[in-house]
Amino acid sequence: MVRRLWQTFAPLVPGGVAARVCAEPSQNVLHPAGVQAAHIFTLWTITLAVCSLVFAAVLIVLLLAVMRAPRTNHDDRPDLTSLDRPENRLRRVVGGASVASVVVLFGLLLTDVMTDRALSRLPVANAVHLEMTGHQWWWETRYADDTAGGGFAVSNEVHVPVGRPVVVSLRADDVIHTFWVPNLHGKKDMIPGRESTIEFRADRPGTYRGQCAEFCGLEHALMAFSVVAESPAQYQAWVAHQQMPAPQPTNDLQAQGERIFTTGGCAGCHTVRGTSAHGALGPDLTHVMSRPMLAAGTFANNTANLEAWIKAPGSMKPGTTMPASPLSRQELEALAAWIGTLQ
Ligand code: HEC
Ligand SMILES: [Cu+2]
Repeated sequence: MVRRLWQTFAPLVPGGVAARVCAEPSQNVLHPAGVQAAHIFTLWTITLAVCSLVFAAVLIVLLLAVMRAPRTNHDDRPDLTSLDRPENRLRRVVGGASVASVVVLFGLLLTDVMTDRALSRLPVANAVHLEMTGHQWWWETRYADDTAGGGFAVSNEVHVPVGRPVVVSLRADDVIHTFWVPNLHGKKDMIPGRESTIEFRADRPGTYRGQCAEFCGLEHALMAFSVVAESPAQYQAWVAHQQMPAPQPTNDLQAQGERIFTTGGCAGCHTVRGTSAHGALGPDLTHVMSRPMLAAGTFANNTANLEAWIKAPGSMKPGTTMPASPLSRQELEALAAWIGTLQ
């Protein structure tokens, strides 16, 4: 009901900002896609309803008080008789309102505590185990070694099977980041030197956007990732594909591209499994082309963007720690041709 009301009135909000937020269900607390987010949504709805009722009640009483206040003229002498009158009724009203406030606040506190308990009680037997590390400004994900077929790394994208719990160990590499996928759960801080965990379960298939929710520097706003919730069979197929090493180059251009990658600077920061590139400062690129977005959700993944990115990353995401590469037009084409095979 709240959602429908919100959708009805959101377009009236200046700038249509709220309208856009509502029309886009992929990053939206009002479209829960998992049990945890549903609990939070219920808490939000109850809090909104109670606070709206209290607000309306206060306004009504205020209006009544203004309407019933005695009117006087400048010439009237002040009427001070009320000072001597006992104010039993007023005392009762104020006392009653105080008790009501305490009861309402206590009710909200109780709902809050119950929500918190419900959130922490997600059964995690048979969970998928992941490790997510926040970097300035991208997300590194490692699927744990207990994943059938072995652990592997991806970046800025997580796939999870619908209906199965997911336990994510959170870490930060440099500064504090916050893991937040509004459709699935609340926020959890990622603090350097500490490990924390967040558990969630996606109950509806879909692609949900996650966003760093703690200001972490220049490109904080361009630090997004996506959670793809899919059927167990699709998930297994995705895992099996990601576990495979990169394919061998099939022509000279691709072979030249691989050489530039492994002997140039790229391999110092990036890993491509199946090649001699084992760098760990940047995303694992073994299947980079299987992801729809590049650079933590900053731009679409296509050849033109890829080439522009390799040439001058700072012009597409100012502040990024990936340096520009002085490559000739031909070298860039070769590199892009080889990276294009990393499906
Ligand atoms: C000093 C380390 C470093 C070097 C050298 C480097 N990169 Fe990167 N690269 C990064 C980092 C860090 C990111 C993540 C940037 C971000 O999203 O802000 C990245 C991101 C990328 C991405 C996007 C990956 C994704 O999943 O979104 C591609 C593609 C890429 N680099 C290719 C290359 C190529 C090709 C070279 C060599 C010409 C190279 N990089 C050299 C550190 C490096
Ligand atoms: Cu951040």
